[in-house]
Amino acid sequence: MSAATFSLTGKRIYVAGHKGMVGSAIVRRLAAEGCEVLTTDRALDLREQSAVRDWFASEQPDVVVLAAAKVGGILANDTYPAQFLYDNLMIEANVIDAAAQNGAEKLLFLGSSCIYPKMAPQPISEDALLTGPLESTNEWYAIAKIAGIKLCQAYRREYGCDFISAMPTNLYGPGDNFDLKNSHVLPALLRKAHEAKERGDGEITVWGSGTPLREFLHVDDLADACVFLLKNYSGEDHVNVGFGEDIAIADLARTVCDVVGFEGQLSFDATKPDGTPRKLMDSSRLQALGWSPRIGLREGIADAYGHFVAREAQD
Ligand code: GFB
Repeated sequence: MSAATFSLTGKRIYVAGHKGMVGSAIVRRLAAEGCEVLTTDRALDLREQSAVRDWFASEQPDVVVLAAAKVGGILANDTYPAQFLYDNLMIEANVIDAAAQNGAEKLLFLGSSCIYPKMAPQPISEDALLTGPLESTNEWYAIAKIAGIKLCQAYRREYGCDFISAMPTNLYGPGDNFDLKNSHVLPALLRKAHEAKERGDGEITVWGSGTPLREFLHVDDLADACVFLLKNYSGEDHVNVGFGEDIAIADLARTVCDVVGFEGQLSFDATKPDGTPRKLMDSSRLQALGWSPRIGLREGIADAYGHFVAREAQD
């Protein structure tokens, strides 16, 4: 691991996936950095190698943030294995190779905490990668994200590219996907509690047993960590980006109900998967570099709920 200082001022920075929750948070955060943010329109399919090559040859970004991905919650991962594996592999391979071919000075690749073995010792350090079997519900996505880390390492070794990788824990915040089937747990629970309150229902359904533990990071904290890493980190090892505490899903559901003001009961649907029992990250490597999160869970949930309500009002 090595620290370095890299200036973003005046740089042309391509944020791949700028319409998504993560990419849009990074674009917002980069506004404070005195750089020019480049984005592509929806017509550019990042799975298409020739289209990606043409775009990079014409735009020549100095820096690339690879936040584009096919993402979803536990059920989406389990239902669309081909899309989660193929789409993510193609996006990563095309963008990382085009960045290298066009002389990008720096690239940040974003992965996920699901890259680690299902039974990794907790909290999970970066060294746990590839030490055991993956959680079956998301192994397709995990394999693609592990390939992304390895691409960055390989291009650094073979071509000397300053390509780095960050592994965020479970994320939430403005711009999240609130689809009840394909979303992650936090937006799903926010929507369920909100709609139950509106309808006057007496309960909401929580998938699984409610006992799995998850760590949640607000996406604005992640965006800040990404900018921090671009400026201060250069190395082959990927870096965990976590919040530092986890919470049982049942307790998360109670907190969400409290924030939303829904006073009904929770019921648990045992036909839905629990997934990995726990995935608390060890983020001491990032802390040692000098970064920590600022947004507490309850405050972050209230912020996410405010954005959800505002978006509902627009529709
Ligand atoms: O957020 P989530 O879908 O993904 O689910 P993972 C976390 C936990 O919340 C699981 C439970 O134990 C779910 O069963 N849960 C309870 C719910 N109610 C709900 C609900 O209404 N919707 C959802 N979605 N879950 C994902 C991976 O794993 O984490 C991805 O599949 C990615 O690949 C992402 O890594 C960060 O935390 O289990």
